[in-house]
Amino acid sequence: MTQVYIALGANLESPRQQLDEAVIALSALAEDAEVQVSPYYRSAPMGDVEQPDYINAVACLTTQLAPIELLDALQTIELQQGRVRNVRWGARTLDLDLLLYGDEQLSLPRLTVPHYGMKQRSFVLVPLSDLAPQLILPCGTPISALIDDNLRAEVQQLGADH
Ligand code: PH2
Ligand code: MG
Ligand code: MG
Repeated sequence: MTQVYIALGANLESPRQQLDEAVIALSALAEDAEVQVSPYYRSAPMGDVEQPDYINAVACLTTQLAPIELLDALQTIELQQGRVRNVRWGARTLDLDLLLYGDEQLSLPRLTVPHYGMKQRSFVLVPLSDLAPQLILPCGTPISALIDDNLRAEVQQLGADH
């Protein structure tokens, strides 16, 4: 059984609701049907594509799925929630990125773990550290060393009433 962290992102068609639905779908992949979810954050779109702000969060669960089985399951959930793959880094109803699979470092044709961009992205690091402030990444870097006030200021935590 492996503890995994998954980044959630959405910026089309009621993004908050997309994340709520994704969390329910993720619980079906969890050994004990339990998923821990960070607060939701609003963030400006990273990249050159003009598109709406994102809602981002991170989820943690324990699973018996192998890495590629988990990737397949995540892509199935994306498709079930209306994801259409067109523009790279373009707007999407739901993006589920596998950030961490236990302590493993994997470089497979379809999957790189840890996620290649996670150490640079405020909308991943801030919610990840909410869930796991003591986390040490497989490279040996503590998450706390990657977070500062400037990074935190890039994302806006949503209250329950937003
Ligand atoms: N995902 C992207 C591209 N840009 N920007 C934000 N703020 N949040 C995302 O999740 C995001 C993005 C491609 O996966
Ligand atoms: Mg992504
Ligand atoms: Mg993705």
